[in-house]
Amino acid sequence: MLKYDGSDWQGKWHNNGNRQFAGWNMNKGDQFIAGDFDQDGRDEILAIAQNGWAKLLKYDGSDWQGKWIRWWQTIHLAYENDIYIGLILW
Ligand SMILES: [Ca+2]
Repeated sequence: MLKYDGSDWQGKWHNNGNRQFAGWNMNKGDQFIAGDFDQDGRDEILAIAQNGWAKLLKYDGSDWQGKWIRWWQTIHLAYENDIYIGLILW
């Protein structure tokens, strides 16, 4: 993960090529959606696997943390005019 500081790119985080972050095993076909899912003013990443599992991943400034994991049938992404507006959990 890289961050631009205004004059150059800085390396912030990497997984040493192990295909994991915060316990999420990245696979071909995974979807990653950025959004402020916990409404703290900073974006998280919602990872959704093709097998139906979803996990909310949050960067704490030094590493990624898994906030929750659910079966996809218990989440619903809300869109308005093709713009993501919210996440509904049940
Ligand atoms: Ca947030």
